[in-house]
Amino acid sequence: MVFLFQDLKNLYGVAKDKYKEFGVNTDLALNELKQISLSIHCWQGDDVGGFERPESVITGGGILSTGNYPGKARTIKELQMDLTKALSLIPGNQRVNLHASYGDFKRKFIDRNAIKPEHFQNWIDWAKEKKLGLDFNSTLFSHPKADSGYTLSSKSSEIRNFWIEHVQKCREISAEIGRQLNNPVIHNLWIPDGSKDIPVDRAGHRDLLKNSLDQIFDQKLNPEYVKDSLEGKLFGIGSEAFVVGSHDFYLSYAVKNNLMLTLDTGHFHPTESVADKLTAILPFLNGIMLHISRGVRWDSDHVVILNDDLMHLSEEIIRCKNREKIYLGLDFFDASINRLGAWVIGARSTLKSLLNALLQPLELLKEYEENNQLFQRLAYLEEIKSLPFGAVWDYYCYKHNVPIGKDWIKSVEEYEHSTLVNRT
Ligand code: RNT
Ligand code: ZN
Repeated sequence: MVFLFQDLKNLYGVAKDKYKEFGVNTDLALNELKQISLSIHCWQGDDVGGFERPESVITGGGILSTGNYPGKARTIKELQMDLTKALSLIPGNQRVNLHASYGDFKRKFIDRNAIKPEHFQNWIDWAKEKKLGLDFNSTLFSHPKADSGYTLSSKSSEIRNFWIEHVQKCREISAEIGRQLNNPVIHNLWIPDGSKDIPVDRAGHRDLLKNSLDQIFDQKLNPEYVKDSLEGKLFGIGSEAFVVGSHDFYLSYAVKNNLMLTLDTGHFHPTESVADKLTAILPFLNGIMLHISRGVRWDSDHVVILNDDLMHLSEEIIRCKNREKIYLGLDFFDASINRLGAWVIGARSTLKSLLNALLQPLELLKEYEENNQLFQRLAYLEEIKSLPFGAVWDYYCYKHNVPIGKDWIKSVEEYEHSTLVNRT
């Protein structure tokens, strides 16, 4: 153990000197990384099931969790245990992102328009104990009143009003969580509304959605406790031809109403760059929430890995002005592999991409750019790709008391054998 630590320190020392040659201070980069939290999405732990009914499963909404790996969390207690385990393998202080369907309903069926802060007291107490911030999402899928494919933009006023009430309740719950934790909650709203085939009344549904949102945001809540964000999408299963709440719709609505916008990295055309969007829209918004995900063909929710898209996204997060207006969250669900292992892969890869961005010699690169020394800019960008990044990352993990390198994989395997296999 002593030797291992000495090795680690030596490697870090070598890496530190290497980065110094490029004018980068690795200690400062590690300090900056410590300030960034990821909002870990609770729904990876149980395939977006929630706790409204025994055996709740995701239905409708155009999203789907595939796979049947054993060990899915069946109760709040199990989910909190799994989250605690996952968080113990991720360096730094993170947050937890909840969905309205994950309340503590005590085996009673509470309909979505009747949920209250008391149903989330269990989560608030848990978060306090673990010193975690929380975020919140309204749940407008997996419900008979969402089966038509329309919720806030439904042509039925009864359905619309039901969902308006639900979102109003969710905003109040978010504000109460924010008040008790003394830490603002991002309330995110994503709706599944859309149609499989070509509609003729796009305008009608969009008018209705605008109207529903106006009613929802008419209620002013304390921005110290809750911040509202709207999430658009390109298409879903069963909403291939039309999505009412598209990116353009919510971007316009959020700018006009001084709200935040959620960019889910799986919700755009594959060649569109979400990284490029940040600086284009941030100046006009109250903030951006990122749902970091990985789109693969038709699926927008694969486990996040350290690929080019993620690296570019993190570079833009670190380089842009007003970084404090960008909130980071994960959003994927995979039931085909160890579920908490999936959380840790996504979170560690995201943190690695941020660290990589923090270790770039930005001032130097900007100088070359401004002097039109574009050969030097490109050459440096290529050279820094082979700097000893891994040693800096390992040192960060060591400093934060989480397993170094591949050791966390063993820890997930042990947890699977001791705990998850017993959940049948
Ligand atoms: C769906 C959206 C949304 C959901 C979660 C479960 O396409 O990305 O954010 O993934 O609310
Ligand atoms: Zn999302």
